Amino acid sequence: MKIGITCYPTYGGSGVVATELGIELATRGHEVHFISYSQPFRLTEPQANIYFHEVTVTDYPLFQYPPYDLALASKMAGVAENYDLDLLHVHYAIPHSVSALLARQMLAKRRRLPFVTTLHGTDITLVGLDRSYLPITRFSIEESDAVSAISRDLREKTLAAFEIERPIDVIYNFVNCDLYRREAAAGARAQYAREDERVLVHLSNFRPVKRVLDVVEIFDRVRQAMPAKLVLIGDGPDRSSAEYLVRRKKLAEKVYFLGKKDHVHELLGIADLMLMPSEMESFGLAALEGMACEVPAVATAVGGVPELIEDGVTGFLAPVGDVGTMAACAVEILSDEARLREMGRRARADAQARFCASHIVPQYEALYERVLSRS
Ligand code: GMT
Repeated sequence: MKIGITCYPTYGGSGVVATELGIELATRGHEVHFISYSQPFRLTEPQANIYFHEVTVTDYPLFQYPPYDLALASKMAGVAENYDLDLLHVHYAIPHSVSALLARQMLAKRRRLPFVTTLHGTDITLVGLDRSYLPITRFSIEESDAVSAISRDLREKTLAAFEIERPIDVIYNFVNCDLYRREAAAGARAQYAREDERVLVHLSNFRPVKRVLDVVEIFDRVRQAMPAKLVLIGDGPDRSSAEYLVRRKKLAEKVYFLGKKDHVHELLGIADLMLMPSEMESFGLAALEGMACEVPAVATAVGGVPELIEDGVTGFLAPVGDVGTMAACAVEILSDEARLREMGRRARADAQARFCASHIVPQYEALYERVLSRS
């Protein structure tokens, strides 16, 4: 198949899923065309069957808001014609599914160009529920040739909040279990911690929804119970306040802010435990990537996270903001080496069994085939 993929190319879960999906599809022999305003950040290596088409928005004094969604629609239609695409797959409803709908209409007299929309979470839970965006988001979801959501929880929320009656498939986030594995990271650990120290890790875009300050609070309690280091991967609006809290608590020697990293699979495996105390996660891709590296997560029981983590078996779940419980879970598991490693092995086994790319990517292929088989 020839597939056009559009996503937010910057640091964020939906862009990661879209990019990893494109890479997996290209490896399986499909031709993949990324269409976006910049090259997706995880698309670091040149790879056969992958092409990138940059969307440029012309600025003009009259435009207070340059119309990216229109430039994207034009580019989608152009790429579809020039490269004979079979379909478009857009990640994140706003504005991508609206642009895809326009591109489909632009070509309708000459050729068919169906589009699939994948919902990732904040496009529904935050952005789509803003009254000004709700009608257009609902319309583009209704008009999509197929729609998938990344968890059952997100599907139910979408159906309820948008009063949508069309079917929505659930296709979970996935991880490449060959790439994400503990052995891959063995050597890097010594850069951050001594043998006798535990390593906690957090991976996110540091948006308020991630509650990065809770990460610091939890870590502060853990390091009072045992020698430990905290490694924070990513960047975003709450990084400065997290850095300030770290300084105020005199933890600077124990906390590493690594910023954005391309190859997180090389880092996650240095950790003993992940902290994901988010306000909301429709799935929690970072926790899955950790699980594949045998790093269980202490997380919040929100959104789709309970579909990913089995409390006490492959990680821990606690209420949002309950840093005391999360710290207690962390201390408990980090104090018991045998149980920690067993939980890590179970987490990886579960990631392999339910969320491995080899298991999930065929579900997207089947969705595409279903769409294309409709006349
Ligand atoms: O979490 C973010 O802020 C990024 C966001 C995105 O759309 O880029 O992530 C969402 O999509 C990920 C991939 O499908 C999910 O794993 C995250 O749980 C989801 N984030 C939220 O629901 C807050």
